[in-house]
Amino acid sequence: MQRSEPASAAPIPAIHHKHGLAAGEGARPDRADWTIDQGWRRYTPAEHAVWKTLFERQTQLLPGRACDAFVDGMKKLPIGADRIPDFLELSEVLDERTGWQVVAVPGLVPDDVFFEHLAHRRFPAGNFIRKPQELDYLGEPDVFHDVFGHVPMLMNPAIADYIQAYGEGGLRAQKLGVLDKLARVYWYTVEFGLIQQSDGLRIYGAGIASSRTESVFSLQDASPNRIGFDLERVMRTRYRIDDFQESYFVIDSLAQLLALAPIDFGPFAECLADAPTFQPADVLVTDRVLTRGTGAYHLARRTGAQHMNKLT
Ligand code: HBI
Ligand code: FE
Repeated sequence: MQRSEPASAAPIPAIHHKHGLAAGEGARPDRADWTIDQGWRRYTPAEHAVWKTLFERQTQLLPGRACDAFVDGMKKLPIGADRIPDFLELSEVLDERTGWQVVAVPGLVPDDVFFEHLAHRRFPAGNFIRKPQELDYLGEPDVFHDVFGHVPMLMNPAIADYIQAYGEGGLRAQKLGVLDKLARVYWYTVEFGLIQQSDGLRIYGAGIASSRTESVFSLQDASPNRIGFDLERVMRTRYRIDDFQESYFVIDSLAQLLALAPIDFGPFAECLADAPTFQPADVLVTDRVLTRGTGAYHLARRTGAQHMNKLT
């Protein structure tokens, strides 16, 4: 998940150890592309156990919730409950199918570095894993989010091409100063996208698929809006990085994303540079609304009241 924070020179807080870009200049790896060795042998039994807990929790939740491509990709990959996956093993299978690789990074990397990797079909995955006392955390992307959430979808040819195109578009958008528009597309598709399958609404976004609570909330809670995906609409819509989304955008097929891939994201975003932006909870008359959300969850958060629709 992309939790962008400016790099800061502040000392590393004692409790939440920061990684990658968030950890400041001292944490910058030697290699210019920010890659590091995964260091698979250094994972402790306790770290593998955190993976196992997270893996089993999500594996139980995702049947009937994750989209077919996710389930199919997961099945074909060397990802299991018992150990944190080895990126070299993942890359072998992934490379054969869609030409992608998984490379290890210490955490968030600078935008241009991130895009450069994607444009070359390399997915940068954090090599660290969250602490047992923060299983549901919304922090930086760790190995569970990056591998469990993202890698299965990269086995799908349409997603594989789409994310590469996003990387190329990102590099251009950055030069044009319209990165915020592009980042919203990534957020509302790759991270928090839903897809309408013939047998029902399903998850394809990694931020949802790797979250126990959001994989239920995004599909079943009455609170959020669920709106048909539209590229321009999404480019203009702000998002939340600190809580569940107030709106999810729904695609009809992965081919719909593939159709966006040849679009030159950069100049397209530039056209929209001066268009007004929408708030996360806005519903427009032009929207194809699948579910009009009650907004109850975020309202309760703002007023400090208890959210009535208890999550299972
Ligand atoms: N770095 N490791 C990592 N993972 C991300 O998802 C990521 C990143 N750097 C920048 C970034 N995301 C986003 O801010 C861009 O997609 C805009
Ligand atoms: Fe992510």
